[in-house]
Amino acid sequence: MALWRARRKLLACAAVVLGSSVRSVTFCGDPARRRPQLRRAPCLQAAEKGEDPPSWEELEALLPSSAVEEPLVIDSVLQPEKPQLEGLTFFRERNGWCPYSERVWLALEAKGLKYQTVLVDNYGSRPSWISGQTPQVRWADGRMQGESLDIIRALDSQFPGSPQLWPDEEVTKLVDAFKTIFPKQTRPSSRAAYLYSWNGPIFRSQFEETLSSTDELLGRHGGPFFFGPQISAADCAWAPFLERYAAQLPCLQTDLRPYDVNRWPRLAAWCDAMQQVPSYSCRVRGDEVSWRKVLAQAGYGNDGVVSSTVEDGSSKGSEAGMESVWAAYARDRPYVAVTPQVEAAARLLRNRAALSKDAVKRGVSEAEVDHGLRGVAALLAGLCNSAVLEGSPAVAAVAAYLDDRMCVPRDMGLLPSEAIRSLARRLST
Ligand SMILES: N[C@@H](CCC(=O)N[C@@H](CS)C(=O)NCC(=O)O)C(=O)O
Repeated sequence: MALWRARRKLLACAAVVLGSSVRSVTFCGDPARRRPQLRRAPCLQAAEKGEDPPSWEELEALLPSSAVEEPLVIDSVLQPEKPQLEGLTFFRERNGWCPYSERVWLALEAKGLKYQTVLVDNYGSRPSWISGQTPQVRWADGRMQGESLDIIRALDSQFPGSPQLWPDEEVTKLVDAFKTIFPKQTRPSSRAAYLYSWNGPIFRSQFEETLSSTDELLGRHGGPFFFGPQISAADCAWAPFLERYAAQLPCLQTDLRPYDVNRWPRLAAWCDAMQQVPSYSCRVRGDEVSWRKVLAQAGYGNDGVVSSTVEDGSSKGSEAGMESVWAAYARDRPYVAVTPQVEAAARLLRNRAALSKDAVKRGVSEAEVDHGLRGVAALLAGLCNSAVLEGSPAVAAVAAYLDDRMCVPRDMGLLPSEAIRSLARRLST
């Protein structure tokens, strides 16, 4: 374990998309009736005897959501040939870093639309059939459209039966206020958005002013969301930036926390309300650990030099009390497991081939990797004798690898990722 603890320094999120799945899906019938149930199997005998975690075949049988096809996600780096695209297609940045992509992703999810995704590399090479910035959408008639806010507005008119996110021109004022409230002349870099001027750090007072003005704006319609009791395009527009600020500001300024209920109570209430938006907290939202890692990447933000107030990066965890939010998220999505813990196990199962390869490249031994992955999946899903598996060095090594390597929301949603992070913490003590 000492080796793994030593490796748990800030590492860049690299390009392997642990969570991507390239499958197509056809929706028919009533999703609620099609939801596969997690089988309540007795603990598997071999594992009980401490011999081995369940096999992949056994895990597949025990985690039925993992066999349900997910909405199509095409990673244009791994699949560079031009696909035949049909229906609504969302082009987003593949690491999950682009805040403008996040705006549109949240809008698509909040509206409950069916769409497929193309992941785009903004930092390396792209196939010739992809050009321009992220995000973009391809409408069913083949037209391409860019600019996050224009896309969100157009989604309302293209899908009038879906929840309307831009119901009133007042929403435009709330969206536009972002430009005047967030610090001016700061770099809009996706990994360190609005944190640094072009010459270096900005003053603490500028951040405080921004947070106070945001708090005031949230009071205009009575909260908890920007336009009152319902989520709107304003929340989609602001969320990616407030989310990054919440994780990254405490790294740069001692004890500067945007969701400090005593200083900015409306911001804290907004954060709580957003946490109750299933598609946001279950899939779209990034986690603190990931935002802190990207802040430390060379060449971004403060030229890769992060101020000495950086915290240890340990996640505070937000799983508690989120059962009903997860249930609401999973209800209409048969490919999503019944709990975040089981979903994390199912993600490992779906992506085991890529994960095994990547884990070995990063120091997990060939002999341990398969056993470790199956063991982590079994522990997450609560399928096996935990005392046996929790004592296995291979399981601990794989849990530590996942904790270190995971980038959220690139690889999975916040809640499943927290299940993995808390397991890794437990096994490392
Ligand atoms: N105003 C645009 C900004 C989009 C943007 O800046 N996207 C960045 C990534 S976060 C990008 O595509 N950069 C790569 C490039 O410009 O080629 C929007 O709201 O959609």
